[in-house]
Amino acid sequence: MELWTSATPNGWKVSIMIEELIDAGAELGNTTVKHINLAKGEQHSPEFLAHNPNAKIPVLIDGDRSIMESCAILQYLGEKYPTSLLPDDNSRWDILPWVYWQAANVGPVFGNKLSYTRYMDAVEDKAKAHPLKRFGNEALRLVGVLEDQLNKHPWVAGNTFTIADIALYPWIRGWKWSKVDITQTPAVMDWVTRVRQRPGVGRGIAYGVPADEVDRWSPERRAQYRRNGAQITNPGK
Ligand SMILES: N[C@@H](CCC(=O)N[C@@H](CS)C(=O)NCC(=O)O)C(=O)O
Repeated sequence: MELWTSATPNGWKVSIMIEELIDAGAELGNTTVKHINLAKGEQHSPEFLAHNPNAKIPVLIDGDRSIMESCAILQYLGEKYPTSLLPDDNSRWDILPWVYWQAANVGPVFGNKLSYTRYMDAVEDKAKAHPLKRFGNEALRLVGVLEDQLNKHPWVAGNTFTIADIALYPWIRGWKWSKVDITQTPAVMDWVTRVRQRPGVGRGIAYGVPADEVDRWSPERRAQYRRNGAQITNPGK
């Protein structure tokens, strides 16, 4: 199999899945990783578009089949290599709705909140008030739904770590970057800590990231993001 990816939340879902499958004992065979440079527009190349007409990472290529959409890839890998990450009995239906919930809600809402928070010029403050409020409130509402779920059991879909946790973790862990305050939801905060402690997750979020920047960006990277137009007003935080 070949994974085309980048160091972003949607990319990390799949790299975490690969590492968690390895830890669950799945025999994945030869899996290669190709890093796509999004800043250079490599996702628009004819070669990339032949595998994903939507021009976004991640893409999984398995023989003749190319699969786009991170959550579809999680399901594909979960079905190809049955483990507790996606059981092959009816209990999968405790899990899959939360994976779809992530794809339809948390990903787009956190992504939009992040974009308006970090990438709209300060001069456009009035114009961004509405989207910031809309996506900020909705992001907090979604975090509240997750909090209720995690108050019922330790993992998103029950008593076992599954692809529902994998789908949700990369976006939620970036709460400081998207400025969605999860500190008022203790079960979510605790879950973020527990997910991060898993060795497979630690290896998965390190794909495409220098070892010393997995949990905190270097000053150089922050400066680079600032040059690329991100609003990072409080360096060091
Ligand atoms: N719903 C898609 C979203 C994929 C996505 O937005 N990927 C981003 C990186 S996280 C991307 O490739 N962006 C490049 C671009 O928009 O040109 C998924 O879950 O796979």
